[in-house]
Amino acid sequence: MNPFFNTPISQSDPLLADILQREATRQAGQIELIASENIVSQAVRDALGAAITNKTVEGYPGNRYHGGASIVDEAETLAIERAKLLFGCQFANVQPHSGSQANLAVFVTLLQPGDTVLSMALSAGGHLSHGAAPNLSGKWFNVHSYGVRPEDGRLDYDALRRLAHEPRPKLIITGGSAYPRAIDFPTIRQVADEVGALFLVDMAHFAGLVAGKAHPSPFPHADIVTCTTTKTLRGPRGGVILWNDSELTRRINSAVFPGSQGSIHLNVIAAKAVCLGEAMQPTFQTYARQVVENARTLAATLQARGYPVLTGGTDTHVLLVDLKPKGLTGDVAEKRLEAAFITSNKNSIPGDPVSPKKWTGVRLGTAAGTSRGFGAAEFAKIGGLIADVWDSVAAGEEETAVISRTQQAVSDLCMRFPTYENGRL
Ligand code: DSN
Repeated sequence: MNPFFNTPISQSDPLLADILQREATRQAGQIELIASENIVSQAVRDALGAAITNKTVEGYPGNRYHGGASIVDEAETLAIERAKLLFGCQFANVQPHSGSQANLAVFVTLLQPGDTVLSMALSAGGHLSHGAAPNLSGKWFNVHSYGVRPEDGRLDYDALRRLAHEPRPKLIITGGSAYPRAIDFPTIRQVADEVGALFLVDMAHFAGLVAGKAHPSPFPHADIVTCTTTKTLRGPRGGVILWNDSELTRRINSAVFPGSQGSIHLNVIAAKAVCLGEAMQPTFQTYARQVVENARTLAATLQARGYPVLTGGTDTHVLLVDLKPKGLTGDVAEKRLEAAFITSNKNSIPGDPVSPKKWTGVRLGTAAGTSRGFGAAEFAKIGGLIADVWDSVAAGEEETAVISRTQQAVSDLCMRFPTYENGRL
């Protein structure tokens, strides 16, 4: 056998193998609270590393630009069929390399440069690819945005309606990265109908909760739904587009290929099929419900310790902690948690300055911890650990003792809930 085909990476590239090993060890020994992360199954990892990665194809199953595609066509068709069944819609495109690529393809499908779009502001928890100024979507389209009400942090549907009637957008977008509440899809549908706009829901963050019936579905209200297979859906990194109107099919498919992408990542398509299949199992519904219950427990624990969460709670896996009452910035809070083996990310709170260093929030998510097996008791404990760390920073105390105590508690929890087979990269 040619050693090229069976030498493990630890021998062929020890430098990179060491990096991979250290990252695997970091993940195994830390509590992951970044809301866009999760821990995928071994089956998803197997698909990502399978020989299917060697195959090049462009086009769609049954209509490819390269030969030898009949078997991989089965993988893509399986992913498409599972996506349709899981989310209850007529059509799916599983080729987008990411959620942003999926959104770009929707823009290419529906809009001309200069057309008007109304989307959720980045500062209110929206997403870059929905028209933020530094993103291509913000440079090429005329983007207006709606936000949240200052008094309760919830989406301002009245302002959304007013804004929709004034610039009359061609497309209204909702969904994002840091909004903790279930979005009122029927109301936005109504607004879209009033002004003749199409309605896109980007459910990247909460797709797994929709799949697990722990969150309302954007269908039948949305014209098009995009998502990632990462995050709560617990699959590989990549995007999906879903819709019901057959008139859109040719346009969406050609906006993905050849409109904005070339050949596809077949290992990722295979892994998408795996995670979609997993999400069809009854156990996935238990997981999805537990994700939300855990987020509510974490929110309640932090609130009881004097750390308000925006909107007073959550309907999803996400919570946004407002650190202003304690005089902390998100940057410092994130770094101190990381020192204690708890991973999170700083986040802006509506009204914060643009500079990330000055943001006063931290975003936390419960999907990865839930996949690991943590329940409400563990998340109550984690909330207490977080508050202990932040309290000591806020009080200006010597933190060394609190950090090492928390590291120990985190290590104990991680050992009780192990992930991949020990030592596996
Ligand atoms: N949008 C980024 C996040 O939510 O963290 C990446 O998915």
